[in-house]
Amino acid sequence: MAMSSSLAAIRRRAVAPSPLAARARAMASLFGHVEPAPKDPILGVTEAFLADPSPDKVNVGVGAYRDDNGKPVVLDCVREAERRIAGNLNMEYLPMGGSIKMIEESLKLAYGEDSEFIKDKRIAAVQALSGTGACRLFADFQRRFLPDSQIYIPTPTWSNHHNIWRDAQVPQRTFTYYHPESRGLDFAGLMDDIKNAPNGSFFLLHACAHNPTGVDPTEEQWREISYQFKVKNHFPFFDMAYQGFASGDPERDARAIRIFLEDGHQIGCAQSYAKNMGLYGQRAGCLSILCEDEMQAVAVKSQLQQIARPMYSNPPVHGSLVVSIILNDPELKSLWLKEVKGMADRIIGMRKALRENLESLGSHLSWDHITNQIGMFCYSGMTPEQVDRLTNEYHIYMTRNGRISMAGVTTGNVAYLANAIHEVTKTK
Ligand code: PLA
Repeated sequence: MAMSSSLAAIRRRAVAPSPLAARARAMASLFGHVEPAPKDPILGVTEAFLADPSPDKVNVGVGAYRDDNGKPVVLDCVREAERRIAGNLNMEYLPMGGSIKMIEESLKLAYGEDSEFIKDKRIAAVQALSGTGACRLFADFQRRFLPDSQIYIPTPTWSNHHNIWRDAQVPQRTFTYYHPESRGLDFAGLMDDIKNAPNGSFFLLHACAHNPTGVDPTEEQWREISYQFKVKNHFPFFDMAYQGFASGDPERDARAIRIFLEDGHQIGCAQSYAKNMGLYGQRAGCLSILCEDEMQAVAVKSQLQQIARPMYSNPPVHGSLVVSIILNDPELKSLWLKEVKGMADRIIGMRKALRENLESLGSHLSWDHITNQIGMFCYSGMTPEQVDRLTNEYHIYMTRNGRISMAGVTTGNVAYLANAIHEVTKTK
């Protein structure tokens, strides 16, 4: 039926351009091609968990520490540092490179209290937006000053590593790390890939508590890796997001880095206080690059600052105050060390409990890897389909690669979790 002329007039009037509507339409078409981004494989899990009304729900997705009641934890040392900050310290801008005190303390943690490299001022370091920001700053630096270089990333790795170096436009390669059958390190494959990479390649290494596998090289293996890096003149970039979470002792967890330092490597290092100080949302971290001499370190630091300035100008002040107050005060520092150990120990206890629960349910599978793996995560070996069943049938939320954040497992939910895992894994 033909449209009546009066109706057509109304339609015309309805779409007659008011200046505002026209602008809105122009905007709409300007961004009309923008598709929703895919959900983040880790933080997307938290979103889905929050949206689930079930009282039984369990979140073992993101690596955020919980106490045995499943509640987020603010460490006592942090509370005390905050008491000292409140009403006493101002909130002025930090310098572009961040808090000098916080950087000094961070370097001691990573490179050692009496490190000659610190004394010789050979380390270019800036405060960074936690571990992610430190990695990104390094990736941008790499792109700017070594534009022909690539980054070798372990398989598997923390998913965001790929995004970080992608957005910094550094080409990526992968290297062998995990051996799915043995649920351990594929040391032979790793060494082959190190040998086969072009001389002078950049490698991303997890300093300790590898995410997601919970599998680290032994000290002896680290020595061999370091030796081979020397032969090949590779550059190791350490992402140290879990210092203290592997062994319960931050000093011990810096062992891999120290081995590389002893062997005379130049290294890069991303540090994060998200996990080991529980400062997740404060975005407190540090990026450091060991240079050949003080002059080079000054130049490198100035360039890192110049990358930071147009991006976020300078880093946040509160977290840096908390970190430097704790690490500067011997009493608070020892309280911190005790609390880190407490977190690591609770996780170790939960590994034991999860494994025992699965075994007592009569699971025919081996769950040794739950207690063999270290750090925050258990790389369970479950398939994406099994994970989907856990989520859909049991309201258990975790990443689809089968990673369980042991930090979210508690005395209260471990039996429920074990039972659900048993149910989805007992038949193929
Ligand atoms: N590097 C590794 C290896 C990590 O696992 C994480 C965090 C970071 C860096 C960055 O942490 P930060 O920026 O907060 O300091 N990984 C978490 C969280 C804990 C996340 O995905 O952002 C994870 O669940 O894997």
